[in-house]
Amino acid sequence: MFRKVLIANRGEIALRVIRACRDLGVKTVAVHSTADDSAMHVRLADESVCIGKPPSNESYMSMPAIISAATITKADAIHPGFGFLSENADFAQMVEDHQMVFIGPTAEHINMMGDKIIAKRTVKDLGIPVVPGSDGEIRDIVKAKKACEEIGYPVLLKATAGGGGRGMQLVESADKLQESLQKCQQEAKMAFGNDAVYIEKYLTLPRHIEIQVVGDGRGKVLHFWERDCSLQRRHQKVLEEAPSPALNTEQRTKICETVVKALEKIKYRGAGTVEFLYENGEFYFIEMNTRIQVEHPVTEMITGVDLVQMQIKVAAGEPLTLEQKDIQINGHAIECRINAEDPDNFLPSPGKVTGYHPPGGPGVRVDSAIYTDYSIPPYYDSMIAKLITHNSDREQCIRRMNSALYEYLIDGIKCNIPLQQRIIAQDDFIKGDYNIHWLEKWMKLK
Ligand code: MV4
Repeated sequence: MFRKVLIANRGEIALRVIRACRDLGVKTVAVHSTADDSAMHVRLADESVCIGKPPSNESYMSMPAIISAATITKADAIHPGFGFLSENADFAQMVEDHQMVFIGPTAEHINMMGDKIIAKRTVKDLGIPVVPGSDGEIRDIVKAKKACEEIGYPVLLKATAGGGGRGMQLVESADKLQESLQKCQQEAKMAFGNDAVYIEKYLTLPRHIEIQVVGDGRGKVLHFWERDCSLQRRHQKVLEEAPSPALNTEQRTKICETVVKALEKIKYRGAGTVEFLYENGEFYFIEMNTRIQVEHPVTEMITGVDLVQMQIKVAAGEPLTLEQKDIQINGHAIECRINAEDPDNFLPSPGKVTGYHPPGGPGVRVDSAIYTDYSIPPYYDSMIAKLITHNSDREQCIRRMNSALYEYLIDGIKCNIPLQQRIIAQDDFIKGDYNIHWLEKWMKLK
């Protein structure tokens, strides 16, 4: 096992990694910007290094600053958390080139999944069902026209370097195709420096269901069942749950086993999430994320497994000893993301937390790095906490979330607790009857 791990992140995920390290008897190093002098991750780590100015490009995204901090503190591994450098293959390679371990997949696998055309072709060849569409890049309008006629409108143009909702164009009919293709290529070139675009059949009312996996890099991969992440606004997830209310045991077992078989063939190492759209009983791969995700706690709650510890163990070269049959779904878990934002316009609402009382009791988990008198800096993501409840079934889990949201007191800033309270009280939510468009549609009605 490692002696010392540097955490290249901030906020609640930095705390989550510090806790996993402490449980493993591993020392921790925090890095921070000058805006985060009094951040909780700095106080809770064994050591800390200031790595630069508040804008993340000059601190949390600065590869030389982070590598230097790890070198001078003699860390033997770096955990990237999520966001920032977590899916940067060059960073993963740089860490390895400096004789340290990147806690994540190989640079090769990060690169493979970061290019959505290569990712799709790879997983398709490995037996995972994908969205019908063009076989690879489409450069010119003649080929695009032909592909779209075969696929059938509406289609979605996607940038190969995009992902997470960036670089997409919906095309309803052939007469809009040329304009949309040019726009998609141009925007992709601007945003990612890569204008390669591919085409998919547009699925109209799918759910977003993702499978959690961990591989040991030696050919063993375990799955931890699925999460339903359909409730999102502008590609930002708002509430996630596990298991999905839309699946039965047979359906979830089949897709999870397909994913495991595929990733075992490439000897995947680390935590990963395979994202699907799910419509009319069928799964369609869209992307794979090669990091631990924000919503991993719902999976931890229903399986009883510490995914961050497991990530660290496989990075340290330990084989997976847990058996698939011992990973069972126990009850239900829901996560509400708590954001410091204005409920009227969803703009970030940074500022001082003048009063703070987190909820508690059985089956209630709060992952957060905020405290009374903490000032939320304006430079980073507005997510300030994750509230997770767990209970024996979905109905009881929703009840527990309702109590926990009621107990949660955050003074001094605006946040989305009232929005979460209204979501979980909706009939459609209670019935589990929602898809990726439900939340935005419902918010427009209000
Ligand atoms: C799609 C789609 C419909 N059809 N692909 C958005 C984020 C990126 N991960 C993929 N996305 C979508 N891809 C096809 N072929 C609809 C979306 C989509 C979406 C997906 C998941 C969660 C929320 C979403 C909101 C709007 C669009």
